[in-house]
Amino acid sequence: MRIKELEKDKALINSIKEVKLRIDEGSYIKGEDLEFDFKASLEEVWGELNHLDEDDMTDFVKLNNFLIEEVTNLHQRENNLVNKKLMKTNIDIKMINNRLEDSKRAFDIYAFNDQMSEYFLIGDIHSDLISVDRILEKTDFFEKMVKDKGLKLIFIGDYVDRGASHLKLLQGILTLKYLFPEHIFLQKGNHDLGTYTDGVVKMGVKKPEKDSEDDWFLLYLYNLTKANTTFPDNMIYSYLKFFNSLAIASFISVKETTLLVAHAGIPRPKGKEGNLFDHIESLSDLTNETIKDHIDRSIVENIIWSDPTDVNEDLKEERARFKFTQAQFEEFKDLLGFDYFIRGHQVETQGYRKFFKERLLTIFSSGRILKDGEDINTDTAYSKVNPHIAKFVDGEIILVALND
Ligand SMILES: [Mn+2]
Repeated sequence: MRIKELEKDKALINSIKEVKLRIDEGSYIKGEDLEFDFKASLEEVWGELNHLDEDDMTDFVKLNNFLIEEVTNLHQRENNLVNKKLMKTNIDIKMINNRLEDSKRAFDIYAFNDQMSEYFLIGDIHSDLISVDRILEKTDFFEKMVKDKGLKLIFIGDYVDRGASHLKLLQGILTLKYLFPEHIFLQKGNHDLGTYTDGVVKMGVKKPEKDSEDDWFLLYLYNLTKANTTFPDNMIYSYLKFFNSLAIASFISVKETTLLVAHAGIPRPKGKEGNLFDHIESLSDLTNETIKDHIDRSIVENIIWSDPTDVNEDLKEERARFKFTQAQFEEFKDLLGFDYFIRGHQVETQGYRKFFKERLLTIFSSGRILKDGEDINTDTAYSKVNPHIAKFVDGEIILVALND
């Protein structure tokens, strides 16, 4: 029995390694063969899991720990000294965007400047693998992977909570990054964090009274470790380690256009108009944890929490989730020298919303997924949403609906 178990989990890891080897060798000729193997790797694990409280999760745990180890190492290796030096000594992205190394990061900030790439920006996913599946189809992902096209999918965070498939979605995302490290890039949302100390999980977002604990990833995970002895509580640390390795922002420069991509919004303004962001002296300060606002929140927390506002309303300055105005946004935009801000974070029924003379775009990427006119999405918590992603190519932003 013991020997058989050992063979099984080794077989799972070996089979995903095999797929990676075939990709790296260029052995796949057809996108559909690659897609089949990608989906089979998920099916191999999830086909056997029906009641997680009772099922033997040993193989799942080993495979997912392997993927987390690989992906966090990949994230480490994306760090780049050229970018580090440039981001430490500059605040205007336009001054340095040609010298930054493509697809590398420093201070948890990615730089992209490959002029030939097609970039796809993906908003909130919230434990919904069915929308991700449609995104891969819409972007012709697997076909482009076998043809080695310069496709880049950038996820803007909020992978978990609310939807039906927390662990399956995470395994899917981890597998994508493991197999296609130069084409998949992962940023953090305000749901992709938390702590686990003295046997207590703390989430970044408070669960509403009426919600079931099953709908909230860290609570669900914790309850699973209590219910199932084959699912050890060090898995909580593993997922938190993955969350901690996520990037905070990206700058993408193509032709004359530069995008800033982050989960929610801008740093909380300080000081007076014209000097609102004097506390930020370089691009590296965007993730400098020692700079705090008046309620002791870091700039990273501001960036993954704040919201734009069109109307003259209470700006709720005392809360982590504060609102910023067009004037504040434009001062920040001019300071950093980007042209457009692409973010997720807010649910929009039509799947997107433009703010501030179209300089800021919200996209939401989990929602109803239609097939032959029927909604097939059993994963999403947002059935009313018509999900969208954004495409950035040749310096132009194009909205892409996941339903035709
Ligand atoms: Mn969010």
